[in-house]
Amino acid sequence: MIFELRDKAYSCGRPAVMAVLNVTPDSFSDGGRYQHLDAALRHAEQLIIQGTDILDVGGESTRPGSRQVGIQEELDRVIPVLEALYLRFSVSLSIDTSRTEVMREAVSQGAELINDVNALQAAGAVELVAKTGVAVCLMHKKGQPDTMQLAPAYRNVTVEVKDFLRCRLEATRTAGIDKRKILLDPGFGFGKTLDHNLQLLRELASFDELGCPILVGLSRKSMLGAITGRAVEDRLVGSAALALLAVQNGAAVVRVHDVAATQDVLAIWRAVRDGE
Ligand code: 8Y7
Repeated sequence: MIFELRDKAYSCGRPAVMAVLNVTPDSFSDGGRYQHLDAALRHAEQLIIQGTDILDVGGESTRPGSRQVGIQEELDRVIPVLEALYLRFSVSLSIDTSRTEVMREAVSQGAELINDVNALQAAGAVELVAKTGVAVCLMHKKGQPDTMQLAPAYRNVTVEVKDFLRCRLEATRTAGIDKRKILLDPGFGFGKTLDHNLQLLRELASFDELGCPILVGLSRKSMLGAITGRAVEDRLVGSAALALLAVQNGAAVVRVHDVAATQDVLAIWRAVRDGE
């Protein structure tokens, strides 16, 4: 199962590192409206130097517990950043959004991948992806970001998540989207308890049966807080350990905050697998 972006091919044997680039809102005070753009570009450059394959640009509307920002606000945050990144760097760009209009603008500014935690369920989203030919990550979540962690319950989380992804995959197939353009993601932390997350990670290899490469986002998530008791800024070691377990269990893309540490983990994993 190979996933192609531009001239590069990724798979569970050659995983990609997707780096999180959160775009914070503009400061209305002294800094002026380009402050966040400057900060985002500097952060992006560091992530690229450390070995980012795909840069995932997000306007912070999808975190667990978060409230939605307005569509114009989301556009104002992410579109200028994508435009500037596309001009300056050759890294593959991903847009983290669930809104069709944001997807459309992002693709016109060079985004090659749509990372949709809502799995293209917005009106017109499947059609937009079909028409533009961009790649997409379909993620499972149960409930909505502001309430999904209240009391998530499943009969069998792995079975239900796979059923949902199979269903969304079928919607993309009906619209004529090439299967080679699709990543699937169990959506760690999105309407899941610690036990649900641990079961999904343990059983990750079984997602192979869906026939698409798997993306996982585990970096700094609250499951690490629950296991180690550490605050979000102290979860580097835990995140690296989870990235290793994810690639060991067949992930083709890992979405992370700490690219250098993740590349070290992948180098060690490859060395043990292949010898020097
Ligand atoms: C994920 C994600 C987030 C994830 C994919 C965080 C946007 C929360 N998590 N997208 N986004 N998979 N595909 O902690 O797990 O980064 S936001």
